Amino acid sequence: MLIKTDRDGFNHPISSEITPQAVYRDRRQIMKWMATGAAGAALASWAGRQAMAQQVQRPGKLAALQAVKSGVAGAATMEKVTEYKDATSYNNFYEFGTDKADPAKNAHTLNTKPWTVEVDGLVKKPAKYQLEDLLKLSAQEERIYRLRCVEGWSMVVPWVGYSLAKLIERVEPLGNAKYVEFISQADPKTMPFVGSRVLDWPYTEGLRIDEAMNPLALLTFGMYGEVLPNQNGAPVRLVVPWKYGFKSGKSIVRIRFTDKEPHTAWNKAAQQEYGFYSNVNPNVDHPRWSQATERRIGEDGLFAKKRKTLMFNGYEAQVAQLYAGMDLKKNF
Ligand SMILES: Nc1nc2c(c(=O)[nH]1)N[C@H]1C(S)=C(S)[C@@H](COP(=O)(O)O)O[C@H]1N2
Ligand SMILES: [Mo]
Repeated sequence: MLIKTDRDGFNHPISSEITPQAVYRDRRQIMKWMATGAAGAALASWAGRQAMAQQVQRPGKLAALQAVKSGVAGAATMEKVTEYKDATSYNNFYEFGTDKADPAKNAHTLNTKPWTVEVDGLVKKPAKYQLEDLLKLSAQEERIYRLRCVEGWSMVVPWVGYSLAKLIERVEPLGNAKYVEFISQADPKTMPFVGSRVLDWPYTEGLRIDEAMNPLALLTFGMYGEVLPNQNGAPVRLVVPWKYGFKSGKSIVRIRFTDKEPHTAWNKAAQQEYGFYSNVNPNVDHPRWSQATERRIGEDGLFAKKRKTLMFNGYEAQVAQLYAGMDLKKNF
C-alpha cells in the first residue's frame, strides 16, 4: 500500500482506509477470536493491529461524526480504549463545577448552537468561523490518544478532529506570531461556575506556535465516532496529547496569535504548580505530588498497581525535538 507523506508529516489516507462506523468491534472479542484460530503469530499480530486500529464501538448517544483513520505518526496508540461511560463521567470542566462528576451532571445547559470561533491576532487572514465551516476545513481523522491529567489519572480516547496546523496554515500567521492563545466560552448564564473564584474566567490556555503546528495537536470535534458530549468540551476543543490535560482547552470560542507568552488560567491560579509548558514528565514532580505514575480511569481501581508515566506521555519520538536544549525542570 502506498501512502503519500507530505513534508509536514501528514499522511493522506486513501479511500479504502475510511473506517465504516458499522465495522467497529470490541478489541478483546477480536483478540479472543484470534487466539483460538489457526492464524500464525505473525499474521495474528498483523491482524491484531488492523483490528485494534478500528476497535471503537460507537456509543450511539449523539450525532455520528464520520472520520478517516489518521496517518499521522503516533496517532493511534495500541492501548485499550477507555470505556465511553468512564471518559464521559469523570471530567475536569470547572465551568460546571470542581467535582469530577459535576460536568456530566451540569453541562447539559451548555448552548453549542450556534457556535462561532474567532481566529485573530497576528495573522494575515483573521476570520470568524461558524462551527459548520470549521468542521469542513479539513477531513476528520480518528486519533487514539492518551490524555493524562495533572492529578494523576489518564484515559485513552478515540478523538475525532484534524491537526490544528490545518487551521493555522489557513489564517497565515505573521512573522512575529510566536504563541497561540486558546480562549474558552465563559457564559455565566449557561455555565453555573463561571463567576466562582476558583479560576479567572474565561479559561485560557496557550502553546508556542511550533507546538501548535505539530501534527499531533488536534482540533477536536468528536470522540468515539460521535460529536463531543458537552462535558468533554463540545462543540470544539483542543487535545494536546503530550501535555497535561489542562492544556487542552474545552469549548473554544477564540484562537488568538500573539508575540508574547499568553497568560494561562492555571498558571494564574497557582504559578509555582502549573507552568506554561506543562509537558507530561515523570521526572519532574508537581510541588505537591509525584508525576511518575498514573491510574487509567475505569480500569485501575483505587488500590490497583499504578502504571508508569511515559516521557511526553509516550509521544517523545514526535515532540522531543520541540524542546531540544531546554531545561525541562525550569520550563515545567
Ligand atoms: N474550559 C476548560 N477546559 C478544560 C478544563 C476546564 O476546567 N475548563 N479542564 C482541563 C483539564 S484539567 C483536563 S484534565 C481536561 C479533561 O478533559 P476530559 O474531561 O475530556 O477528560 O480538560 C481540560 N480543559
Ligand atoms: Mo487535568
